[in-house]
Amino acid sequence: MTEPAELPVDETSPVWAALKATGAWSFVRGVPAMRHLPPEGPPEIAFAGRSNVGKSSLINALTGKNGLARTSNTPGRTQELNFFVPDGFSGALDDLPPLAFVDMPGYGFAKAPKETVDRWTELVFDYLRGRTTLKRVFVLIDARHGIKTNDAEVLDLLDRAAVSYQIVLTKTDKIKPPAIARLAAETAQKTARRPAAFPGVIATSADKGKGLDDLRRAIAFAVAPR
Ligand SMILES: Nc1nc2c(ncn2[C@@H]2O[C@H](COP(=O)(O)OP(=O)(O)OP(=O)(O)O)[C@@H](O)[C@H]2O)c(=O)[nH]1
Ligand SMILES: [Mg+2]
Repeated sequence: MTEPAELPVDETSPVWAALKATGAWSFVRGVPAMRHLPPEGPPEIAFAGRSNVGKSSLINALTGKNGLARTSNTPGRTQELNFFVPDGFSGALDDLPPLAFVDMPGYGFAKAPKETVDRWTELVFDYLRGRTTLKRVFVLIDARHGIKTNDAEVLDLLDRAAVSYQIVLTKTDKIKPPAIARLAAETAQKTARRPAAFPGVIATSADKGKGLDDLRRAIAFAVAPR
């Protein structure tokens, strides 16, 4: 595994302050279709992945606010693009938050009706392809399963659209440490030649609060002006 913790990050920046502001985040809006998207404003970080992989749980763990993003044992919980921002900014053009999180509907939810799946998939793909303020997509992969065919299809799409993404393993509390290290190395190797993949696989557990600072550093690095 490469070391995301080594990414240089300005710990005096507003982004870092927001990422460390436990509990001080709010829901802005849920977007059921592209025409409801908020105007482009703060740099956005999106969380994508198969249904039930733990996207909403990871956002709650990162922001330190349980229940900010709705989670559920039943796949297909998140049905819109949900936008979250740190508190303390009016949202006026001269007072935009330093970043926003976007929680996405999951893909690969076989039991949902086809039209529903098609609608979500279209929304997710349209957003991912077309948003200029989107700084990075974290593609979440269940540590028990690794990259599956539908994950690889999403990575293909991101590569084609040249949208920067990084892999995050979730639910690492469910497997043993040697298996985590093995999967992280294997996943890093599988994605190494993908053109839009940012190097480094981040191993997390929302349940145990593992890997959150590594992820915060990766986010701060992605958002930092260059
Ligand atoms: N053991 C363990 N369970 C987790 C972890 N993160 C999430 N879960 C569980 O996995 C299930 C799905 O979590 P969600 O966060 O709702 O997953 P999601 O990716 O947002 O799912 P959709 O919105 O349906 O796409 C819930 O039952 C969570 O409690 C984790 O780190 N460890
Ligand atoms: Mg969700």
